[in-house]
Amino acid sequence: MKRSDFLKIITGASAVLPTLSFARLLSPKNENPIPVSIATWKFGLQTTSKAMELLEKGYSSMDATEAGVKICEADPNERSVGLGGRPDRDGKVTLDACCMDHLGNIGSVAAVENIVHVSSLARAVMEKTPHVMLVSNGALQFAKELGFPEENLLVKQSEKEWRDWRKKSEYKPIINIEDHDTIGQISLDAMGHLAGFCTTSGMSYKMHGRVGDSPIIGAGLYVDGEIGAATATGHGEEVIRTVGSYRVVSEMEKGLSPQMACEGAVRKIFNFFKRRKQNFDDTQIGFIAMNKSGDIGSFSLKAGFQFAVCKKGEKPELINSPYLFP
Ligand code: SD4
Repeated sequence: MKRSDFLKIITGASAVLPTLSFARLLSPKNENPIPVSIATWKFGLQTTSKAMELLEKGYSSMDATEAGVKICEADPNERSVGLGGRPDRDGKVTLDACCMDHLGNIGSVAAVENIVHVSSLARAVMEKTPHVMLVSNGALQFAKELGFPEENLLVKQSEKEWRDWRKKSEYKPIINIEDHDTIGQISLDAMGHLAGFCTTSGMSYKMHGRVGDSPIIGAGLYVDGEIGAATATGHGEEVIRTVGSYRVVSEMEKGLSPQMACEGAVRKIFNFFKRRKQNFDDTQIGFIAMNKSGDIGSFSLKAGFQFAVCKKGEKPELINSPYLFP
């Protein structure tokens, strides 16, 4: 496909293409050096860089991606993932995570308290149990059996914000409070194997026990080693409703580019909003995707979604995603 044709497809679909940089990354010429790693939001700069450091040394996409997202989980200043994540409306930090490799191996944990590295716990479910998902106390028990340290995840600043929020006592969850929630990261290693992780503290001030899309395989993350991978951020209920990440990969399987597949998934969500006549003012949803050749794409419901990409031998770059509504 010629570059001009490619841009015609993008604009023909009325997507808003905010940066030239993005167009360059989606260059139709297959000049993708692998390995490559992509991740949601600005913190992805650090996590994709870490993944690339390992990918360039020959580590697998599973190992490299896990190492990447763990940086975010361990950061107490990051309010939407791991340690320091915002609590639910009862003041409890509950984490969700999942992972998937190119062979279709999956692992997931949800509503886990007091464990920082839920991504590694999800991987342990995948590798060490006959199951694919453990939740709440069962997941915590499993973590303890494996020697994961227990830690209070509610940092002072999050606690203060939660107490302030409680004063208003609207008991209304907040989506995307700072416009950057949840890390979903996908990497393609030197063997051509794709893998992904998704990890989050979920929607801020959610009901206790609420689980979003992030630990749900097919919703928050999906990998088909022969096709591509996708991951989501934003309003989890909407992503689950449309089985978002699976939808993206399944559209890629039909031949769509990662970019067009992401746009299709966002449009489907929008369509569901319209059908239900539901207001989506407070909602954001974003997808990122990569196919087996290392082509990447992204799309979001509203402006403001960013993701990071790090290619072999290059510095990580932050990209403004195309979106449906300014
Ligand atoms: C959830 N998808 O729990 C997560 C939260 C998120 O931007 O990504 N917010 O619904």
